[in-house]
Amino acid sequence: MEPCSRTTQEKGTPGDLQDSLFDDTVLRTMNTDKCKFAMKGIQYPRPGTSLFARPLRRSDYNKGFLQLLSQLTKVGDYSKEAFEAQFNSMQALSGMYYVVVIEDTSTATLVASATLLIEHKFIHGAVIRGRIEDVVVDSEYRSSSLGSFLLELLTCFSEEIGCYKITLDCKLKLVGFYEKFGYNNEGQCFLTKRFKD
Ligand code: 16G
Repeated sequence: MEPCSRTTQEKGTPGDLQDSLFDDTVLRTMNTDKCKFAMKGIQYPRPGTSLFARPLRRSDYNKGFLQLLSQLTKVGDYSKEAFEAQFNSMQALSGMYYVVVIEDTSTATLVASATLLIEHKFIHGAVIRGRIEDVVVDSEYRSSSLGSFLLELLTCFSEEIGCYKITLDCKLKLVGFYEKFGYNNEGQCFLTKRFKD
């Protein structure tokens, strides 16, 4: 089997869809004419590797999802049940949370993740906007363009579904990276009031 191709099971059996945070048909069938990434749809565009992009699954607690996120920030130590409860809440908000991960199928471990969050607004004629959150690539896989791929995929998708804009906040040292994908500093400040560590 070609590493990046989908097996029958991965094509979306009912059980699969329940396990997935969202139905990735929306990503796989989107118009990618304006996107730079080479392959259409959600497959990671590097045939011959064991890397496979797909929506986050409820079962991903066992595939190192929290360990991956801990390379971005503090995650905390919490149970599989707590993870699943959070997953279920996000899944129930259909059309709001798009967490896309990249699994290295040779080790059954998640090696990259990014989230697109959709927010509904009463401004600009009642619109939606996107936010990119929690972009992280395992340290062993940096320089493989996995972050770029996820960012482009989700940015492109947000435009495709009608977002009037998409934003993100990041550390100052990463501004240059995000600017390469068309994100601009429009002069706003991102302010934080932190209630917990
Ligand atoms: C970065 C992330 C943000 C994440 C935050 C966590 C991107 C583009 N930005 O700003 O999504 O939630 O770090 O930092 O991935 P914190 O733990 O200090 O809140």
